[in-house]
Amino acid sequence: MIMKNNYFITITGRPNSGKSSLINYLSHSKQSIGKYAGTTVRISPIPLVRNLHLVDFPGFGRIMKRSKKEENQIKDDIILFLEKPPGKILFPVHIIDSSTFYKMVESLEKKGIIPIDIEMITFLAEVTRTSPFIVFNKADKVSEQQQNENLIIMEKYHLPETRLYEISLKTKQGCSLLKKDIKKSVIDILGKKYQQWD
Ligand SMILES: Nc1nc2c(ncn2[C@@H]2O[C@H](COP(=O)(O)OP(=O)(O)OP(=O)(O)O)[C@@H](O)[C@H]2O)c(=O)[nH]1
Ligand SMILES: [Mg+2]
Repeated sequence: MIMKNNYFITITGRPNSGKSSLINYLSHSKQSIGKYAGTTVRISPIPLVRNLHLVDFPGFGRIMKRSKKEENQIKDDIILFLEKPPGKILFPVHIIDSSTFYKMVESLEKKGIIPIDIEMITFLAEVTRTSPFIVFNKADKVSEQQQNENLIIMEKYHLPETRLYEISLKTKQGCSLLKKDIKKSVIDILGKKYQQWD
């Protein structure tokens, strides 16, 4: 499935955060998008330009209709994919649902657990040795105050260097800036030959 000379931009995030929607926006492909968590079940590379692919991941974390065994398999597959030799993954894009982030963090912190998104971002930066793009999606569903609170949470955890964006894939606010910056990073790393996508 995955050839040697390929490069990847990985798209990770919790179930239902908008990974497939972002991929469709960036690549004009038609990944299925679901109302319910667990729509994407396989790691699927989607061609973007030349030998560069976006990689759609299943959401990690608990999903009602999935067995523990399937969940662990998905987790292992994700980790295995991310542990490619340095350089293969240009940079990761991690997407967060702005409208549920705060609640999720609050309930985990009460139990003394580090939120899964925070853990994942740290892991992504370490394993790819790059500065991940962090995308707060569904801006249309939250107030500005809520967005600010989300950012305060992020600061609290002293994450490695990241690039933060606030977007809505529904209204498309913030999307063109994100796309422009992703494209710029691709060209910085792989050269001008990679500029022919829109
Ligand atoms: N209001 C709103 N809904 C959104 C936005 N982005 C995505 N959605 C909706 O959120 C749901 C999940 O979107 P997907 O793109 O399938 O999410 P996913 O992360 O790929 O989900 P899984 O594959 O299940 O892990 C769909 O109903 C989308 O229409 C947004 O910016 N605003
Ligand atoms: Mg999906």
